[in-house]
Amino acid sequence: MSDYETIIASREGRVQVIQLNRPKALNALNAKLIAEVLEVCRAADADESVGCILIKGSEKAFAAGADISEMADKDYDHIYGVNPFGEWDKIAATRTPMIAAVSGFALGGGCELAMMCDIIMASTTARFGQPEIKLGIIPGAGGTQRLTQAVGKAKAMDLCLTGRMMDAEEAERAGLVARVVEPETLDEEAMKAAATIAGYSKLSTIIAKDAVGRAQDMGVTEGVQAERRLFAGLFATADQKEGMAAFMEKRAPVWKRDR
Ligand code: DAK
Repeated sequence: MSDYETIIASREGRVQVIQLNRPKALNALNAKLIAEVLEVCRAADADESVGCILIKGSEKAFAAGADISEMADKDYDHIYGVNPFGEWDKIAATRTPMIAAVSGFALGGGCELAMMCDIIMASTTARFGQPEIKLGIIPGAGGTQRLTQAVGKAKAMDLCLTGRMMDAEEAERAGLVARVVEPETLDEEAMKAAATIAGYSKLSTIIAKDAVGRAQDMGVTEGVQAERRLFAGLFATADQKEGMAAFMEKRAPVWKRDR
């Protein structure tokens, strides 16, 4: 447990849990909350004993967006010049694998925060959307890019231009969500997946995340070359030797961190 103001941070084994905790504002993401999430993510990156980060909200809302009351009176000079939202990009740069467990609203910056995670697991109550157009703005934390990469131009345009929400089933069909589960099992299923990831060699999961991430940023040829280099690099690690030896010896691997 922790004494953060806007989140509850806790550890379950090798999983770092971050619960967004501004229930009265549907977990609207203010600067304090983003700073606190970033602090925990950075600590997880630096800590070999954390193998996965699980971000969740409440039953009603993962997060209903960036806090509109913090943005309402800002001007261009401030938003572009001072860049008060700069911390968001640093969360996206977290190296430790991240799962978003989404129940209820994931809107605007809430949807963008979920998309910064590597896997989105949703309950059947989840609602995703980029409603910024209704406020006279556009998504500002990567939504136009990550959403388009996840669901394609047709649906991204639909969501960004109409501001409508899509439910969990549509989001899964569209490729935004990895799994949809019943609301009462979301926590448990997300934790199971997080613990599975956290049980592997952290080095391998970071590199797997890096390699899959290249698919978004590069063309196929360049991406496959990057993957080849990362793949080869793993053969310089003790965890690769141990993982393969353990398989052939029909035993469980003992990762470097445990030796
Ligand atoms: N900000 C501040 N307060 C919010 C909020 C938000 N995004 N969403 C909800 N709340 C507050 C409401 O004001 C209300 O507070 P009280 O009136 O009780 O004090 C409380 O949460 C409960 O909300 P409602 O009464 O509205 O609840 P309903 O169930 O009736 O409606 C709703 C739920 C989610 C449909 C509705 O609250 C809603 O439409 N919320 C706004 C959704 C939205 O427009 N989201 C996008 C915000 S813009 C960037 C990074 C991020 C961003 C931009 C740039 N850079 C890195 C550059 C992100 C921008 C955004 O997300």
